[in-house]
Amino acid sequence: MAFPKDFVWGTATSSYQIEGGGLDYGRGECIWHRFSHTPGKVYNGDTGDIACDHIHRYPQDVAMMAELGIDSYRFSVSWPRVIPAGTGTINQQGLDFYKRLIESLQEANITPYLTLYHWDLPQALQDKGGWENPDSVQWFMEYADLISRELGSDVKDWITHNEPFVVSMVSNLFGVHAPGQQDPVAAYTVAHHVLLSHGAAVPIIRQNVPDAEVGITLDQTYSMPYRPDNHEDQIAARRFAAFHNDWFLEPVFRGTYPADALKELDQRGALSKIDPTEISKAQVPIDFLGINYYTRYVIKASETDPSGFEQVRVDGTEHTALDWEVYPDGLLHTLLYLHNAYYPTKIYITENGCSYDDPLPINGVVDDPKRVDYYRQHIDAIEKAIELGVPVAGYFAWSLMDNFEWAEGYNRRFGLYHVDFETQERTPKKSALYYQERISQERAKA
Ligand code: IFM
Repeated sequence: MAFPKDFVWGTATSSYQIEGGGLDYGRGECIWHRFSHTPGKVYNGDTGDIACDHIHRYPQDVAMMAELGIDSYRFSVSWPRVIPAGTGTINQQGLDFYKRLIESLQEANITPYLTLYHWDLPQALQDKGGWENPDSVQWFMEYADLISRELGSDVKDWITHNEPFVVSMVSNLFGVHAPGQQDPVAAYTVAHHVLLSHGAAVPIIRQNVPDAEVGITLDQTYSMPYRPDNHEDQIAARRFAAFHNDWFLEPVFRGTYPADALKELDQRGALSKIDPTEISKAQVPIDFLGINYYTRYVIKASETDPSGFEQVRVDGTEHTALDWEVYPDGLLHTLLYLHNAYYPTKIYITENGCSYDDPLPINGVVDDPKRVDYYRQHIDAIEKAIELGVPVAGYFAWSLMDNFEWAEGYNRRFGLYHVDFETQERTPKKSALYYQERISQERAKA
């Protein structure tokens, strides 16, 4: 009976991935609009122009959530939908959409968990340098102020950022996500400002919503040395963890950068752009840590890769359609590590899920046995972590429904519900039925 009575069971989505509606209703252009409309950036030339058409179909989607039996729903606000140019003029139609969505959730007894930034930066701000510009901290504060004033009477659970690692490194170092740069100094500068903007926004949300609970979502990838007894691989695995996880955890919990990050900032010449001591401002009290967990990386020392590490694919391991290894024990290890190294008061798994090449629906259901297994094993890992004393307070499956999977377009499906992107019909997968059943069993036991 590990899951406490008040354990939160939910699903997650994000604005650009599901809303659609193009640039209608006064929505400003975001960096993903620009990026996905640039040939060659997204698989098949897909864009989020229509996505799941959630902007028009949210009542039906909320009804679907109610049927699933979740008690909470994590969504994000599209910054350019509410402030089209990023700062200044407010788009009332955009705010009204979120008010209507929250009202429908409340009518269905579903608690909203609101993420302020899930990657759709207004293009107008990117044109001024985006997160590389130190003013981005101020822009985010204004945006956080508006949203918490407007929606705070009905939303008590707030997440400032989703996956700053992706916002900085995947988008500005690897160049795979918008805005698509490959520049380490830019990436590290972005990480710095995103972290500072988190620290600056938390007190604003608290002031506007006195009973709010506020946190941040960091993606965590568990890593292990390829040859467990090999010193070089051990160092490489640790470097990977510092780069991917602790670069963000340490600022948020301790107000410092890990030694590896400081060395990297120095070697890359990033110290002319940022003052690393400023990072103390990223450490403000938070009510919870959100983590997104998907996979593990097995890491080997590399003499050719400038990072000093490379990923190795281990034979005989199960991989998803995105080639991400299925490794539920990594979630348990991650939770124990976070608990023992950073002591968050409360942890939410704000995302966890998998993409598989699902068959088409037959008789009103999609048969997705691998996703069922994935969910079962990861929820079991959380149960174990709770038994061992980790304060996990909730779980949000990624994702409610198939959606725009960023650079992979509609080619990769993470949903509990299948979406036919021609007709917009939603069909439950067997994983949705499993999740529904598991929630009701765990509630009955608690
Ligand atoms: O779809 C994404 C989500 O937007 C952020 N976390 C990972 C998911 C799967 O790639």
